Amino acid sequence: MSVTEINFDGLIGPSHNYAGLSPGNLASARNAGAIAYPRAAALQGLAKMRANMDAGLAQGWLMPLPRPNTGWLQQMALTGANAPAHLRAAAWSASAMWAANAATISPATDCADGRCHISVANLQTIAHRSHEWPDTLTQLRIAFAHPDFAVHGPVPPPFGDEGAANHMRLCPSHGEPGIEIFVYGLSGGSFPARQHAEASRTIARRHGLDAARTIFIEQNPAAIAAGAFHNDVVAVANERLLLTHESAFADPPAAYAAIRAAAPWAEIVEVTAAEVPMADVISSYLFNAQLVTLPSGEYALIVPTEAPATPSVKAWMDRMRASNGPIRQFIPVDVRQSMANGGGPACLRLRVVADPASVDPRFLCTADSLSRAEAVVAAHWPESIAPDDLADPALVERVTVARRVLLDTLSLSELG
Ligand code: SUG
Repeated sequence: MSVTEINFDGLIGPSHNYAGLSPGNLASARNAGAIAYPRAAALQGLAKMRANMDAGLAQGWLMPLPRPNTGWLQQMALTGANAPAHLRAAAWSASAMWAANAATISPATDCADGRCHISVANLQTIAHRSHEWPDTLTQLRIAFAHPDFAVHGPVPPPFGDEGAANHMRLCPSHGEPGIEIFVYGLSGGSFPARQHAEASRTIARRHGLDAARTIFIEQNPAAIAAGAFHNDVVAVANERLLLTHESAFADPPAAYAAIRAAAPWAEIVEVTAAEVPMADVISSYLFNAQLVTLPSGEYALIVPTEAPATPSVKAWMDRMRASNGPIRQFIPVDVRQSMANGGGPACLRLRVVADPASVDPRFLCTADSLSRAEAVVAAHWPESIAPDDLADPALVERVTVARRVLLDTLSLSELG
């Protein structure tokens, strides 16, 4: 049995578009109505997966969900033809690409029954994300059907749960017991706080976490109001290291004290606003990065290309590198199509610590399956989607066929 961290990326679906559906997500609002490029978007995502595999990391994927979600429209007595534009766009959203919001994962070593627990996120705060979970759950139940896993349904309403984007784990090494940190929001000024404290507490209970190794921290309302709609926009953790902006938490000294008490071996690197102002944090997505352990044991931060292009962030990265600090490498990736909807490298992936042999192999990437997926995307994903295109029945047919060809190619047609 070899337990490792596997990153499952959401394969970016053929209906990727910019509809400005997420209040509090500044990029989504700014790009509302822009033309999206689904083919380029999916190829960027696949290139990130390939680069991570080439770096020696275990890589998996989750498939795009069926879009437009006509079943969801039917529940409101609507069709694609007569739905108002905002609901039609919500039915079309490819937002399941942001797999960090698919579920919360507690590795087996943290859970009382010795199984890896997975809770699908209800994403109920925002309409276009609220209908993801049933199809996501179907997929999780197939990918993690092995008895090593316990897959749970969503936390009941009205408690919003946004999955791993508001959850961090620190541990001496991935396979060892760790501490789990749940970050919830009470208020976000004019923007919604998406992660409810009761949802976080429910997940900790149902996963059977040890109270002495579980910490609940409030997000800084000012950070949410500034555009940090998820904690993973302002903080990221991996093994012994927490990298956080000083404005991430409502009460940073109390948060750090709780973490140090539960995990004396942990290192906290705090980036100050003087070093990187909040506006640069949001536009560069420095923290929405994949903090990973390379096979050499060194930590690397896989950042969006926007990060080194931001002078304050570049200066901070240069200092970190020169100081021989805990992060030895910064690896930029181009995920601009996703970034324009507020999703960086960290949003695109769901981390699962498990033995790859226990995962349905169709959800694990190989060089060959990545090539086959790239060929399907190149041949079938629309090159561009403008807002008015969502009313075009020919585009419905196109994206439906595109997804079906992908699933057939990867022997996953049972996802329907
Ligand atoms: O929920 N964007 C996503 C971005 C999710 C980012 N995920 C993490 N931080 N983990 C969201 O706001 C935009 C869709 C649109 O506007 O069309 C969107 O859903």
